[in-house]
Amino acid sequence: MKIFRLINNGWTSNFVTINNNVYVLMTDPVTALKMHAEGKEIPIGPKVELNLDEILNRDYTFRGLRFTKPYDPLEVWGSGIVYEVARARYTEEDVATIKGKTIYELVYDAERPEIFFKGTANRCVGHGEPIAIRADSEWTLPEPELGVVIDSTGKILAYTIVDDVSARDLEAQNPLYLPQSKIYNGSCAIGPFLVTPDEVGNPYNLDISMRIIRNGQVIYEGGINTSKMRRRIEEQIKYLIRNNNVPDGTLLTTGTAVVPGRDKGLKHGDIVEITITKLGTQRTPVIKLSL
Ligand code: DO4
Ligand code: MG
Repeated sequence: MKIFRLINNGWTSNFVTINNNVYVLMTDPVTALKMHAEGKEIPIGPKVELNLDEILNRDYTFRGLRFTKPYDPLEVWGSGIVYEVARARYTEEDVATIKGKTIYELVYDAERPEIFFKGTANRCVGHGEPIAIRADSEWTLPEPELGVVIDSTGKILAYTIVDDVSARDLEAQNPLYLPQSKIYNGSCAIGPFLVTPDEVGNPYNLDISMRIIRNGQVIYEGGINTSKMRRRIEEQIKYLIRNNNVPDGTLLTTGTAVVPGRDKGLKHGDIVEITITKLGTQRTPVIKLSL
């Protein structure tokens, strides 16, 4: 089952794809995911004929029906330095060390994962909507990641594509600036779809790829397979919910391994395209915010 949301003149409607047929979803996405996980039938309305491939190509400037984020997560959390590639690339580019090791080497090797708060629904955008570069950042990178939607007990309800957009220069300047690097308007993109675990199958064999397109040219391309994760998703969730109540529908984004360099920082007008096996393609334009 795949859930998505479309927006038309400010009005959003929920839809669900079951066996390649699209229906109006008659409840909110998180309730539907919970019902599906419990084996209950979800309330659906009429079948609708939509040319999804064509609608996926529309962006936020389109005046009619277009995609938006598939739901409004009350909380979004992130995991850091989950892949060996991330350990190596962050270590190259940053200087913060403790007792001779970079903070990234330390967290990669440690038993405790790095779990950080990433934001709330109002900082998130959907497919076709603009992700943002802070006004005070000169080096912002997209981070293509596998996202998991969980319930309050930590059970995985769905998977989705997440872009953990990060102002890398703020974090490099001082790791204590991490919240400002991670949490700001337009710093997180979700979707287009929430896909249930029965459709995704093994989450440790998904290809994640990303392209940055500038003036019609691909200026960066990279990818990874989720089999390269050092920490299992269940382990990340265990630490996230330890002594920390989270609401149903919390989104956890499970770390990046696609790390463009300093010369590939996002610019206003770029397009970021992220594809994950079984989850689709997320395409977002980039805007630079003003002070
Ligand atoms: O502290 C660094 C954050 C790392 C991160 O977001 C990632 O590994 O994806
Ligand atoms: Mg990240």
